[in-house]
Amino acid sequence: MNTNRLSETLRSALNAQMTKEAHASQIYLSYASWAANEGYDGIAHFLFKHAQEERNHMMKILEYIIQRGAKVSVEAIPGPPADPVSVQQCFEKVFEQEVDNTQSIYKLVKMSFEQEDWATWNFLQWFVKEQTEEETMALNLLDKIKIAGAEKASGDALYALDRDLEKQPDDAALAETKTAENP
Ligand code: OFO
Repeated sequence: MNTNRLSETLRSALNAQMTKEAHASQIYLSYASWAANEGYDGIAHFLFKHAQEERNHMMKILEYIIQRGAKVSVEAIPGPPADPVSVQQCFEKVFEQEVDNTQSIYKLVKMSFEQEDWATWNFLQWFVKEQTEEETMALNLLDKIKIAGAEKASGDALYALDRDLEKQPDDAALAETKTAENP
C-alpha cells in the first residue's frame, strides 16, 4: 500500500528547499563569524541568532516531508560565499540571499498550486509570511547602514549600529500586524 502523499516532483523540490535552508544557515554563520572577527559583536550576535532560525526552517521542511509519508534525503550543504568586505556589503548580501530564498519558496507554492496539493500549499503559507518578515528584516538592516553613512560610515556610527543590533529582535513587524493604535 502506498502511503506517500507527496508527488515525486514536490518531494524532490521540498527536499532541495530543505538543503537551501541549511545553506542559508551556513551563510549566516559565516557572515556572523566574519562580523565577530571584525569586532562587531552586536551584528555577529544578530546573525548567529538568524543562522539558528534558518536551521529551524530546514527542520520544519524535513518534518513535513516525513509526515506526508515521503522520504527525506539529507544532502551535502554547499559552502557559503566569500566574506563581505564591509558592513554595507554584508547587509546587501543578506538582502540578496533572502530575496533569492523568497523566489524559491514562491516556485514551490506555484508547483503545489498546479498539482492541487492543498496540504503542501497550506504548509508553505507559513514560509511566505516568514519571507515577508525576513525581507523586512533585511531592508531594516540596509536602512540602518544607510543612516550610519553606508560605505563612509564613521567608526562611531558603526559602533552605535553594532550596539543597536545586539538588542534587536530577530523578527520584523509586518504591515498586517499594524493598526491605527499601533502604527
Ligand atoms: Fe531566511 O529564510 Fe528560511 O525560509
